[in-house]
Amino acid sequence: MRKALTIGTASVFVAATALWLAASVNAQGGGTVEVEVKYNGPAKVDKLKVNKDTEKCGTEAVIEHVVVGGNKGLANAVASAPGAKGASKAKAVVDQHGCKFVPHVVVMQPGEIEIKNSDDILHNIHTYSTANPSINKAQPKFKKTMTEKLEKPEFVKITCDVHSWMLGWVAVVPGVAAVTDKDGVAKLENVPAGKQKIEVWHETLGKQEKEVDVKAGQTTKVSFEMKGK
Ligand SMILES: [Cu+2]
Repeated sequence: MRKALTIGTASVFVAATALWLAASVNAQGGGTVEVEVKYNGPAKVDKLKVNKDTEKCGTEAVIEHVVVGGNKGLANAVASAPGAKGASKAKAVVDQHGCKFVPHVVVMQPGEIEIKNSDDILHNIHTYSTANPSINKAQPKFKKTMTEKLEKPEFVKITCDVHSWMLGWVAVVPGVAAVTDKDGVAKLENVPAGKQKIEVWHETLGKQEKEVDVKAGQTTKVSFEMKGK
């Protein structure tokens, strides 16, 4: 009887240890979510003649509203797992280069963003947002970097009051986020295992969401098809 009890206690202990180990592996080891975004419609790119600061801006501005790559992949869409902690703490950076915002869409954690001016001319960043205060600030050519705060989750439109064609977006997203490449693919790394909501946002094609089951140490694929408006 006593022996049976001892064995019973020992096996409960072993089972508990195994559960504890499994739980800590899950907590540390997230998975990757590979998000593919497709769009079955036409690209939309505006081209404008430029006659200001042409030595830096060139003579033609290209405004990329909808960029569709090979295989109908949609570039410049933001994919995110808003509930996933553990996103990169690296500070987001957007540059004004060639009188364009580079990259066209940047993702950041709520907090600070670095705004660069590598053009050696005057720019004036002007943001449009509702949750965050609007930023409207001149950035003379000698001011190579400014740091600004965007603390509330939101998709913030950025423009320049000096160069009317300049257009960019800052996606302030809690959780893990990335922008789709020219093939419409974004990889979300280190997403905790389990059910996660995945959101996709595009500046003119709107928002969609799906739920995926993320497995530790594995890549889970999910695809979206954006609809034209
Ligand atoms: Cu400008």
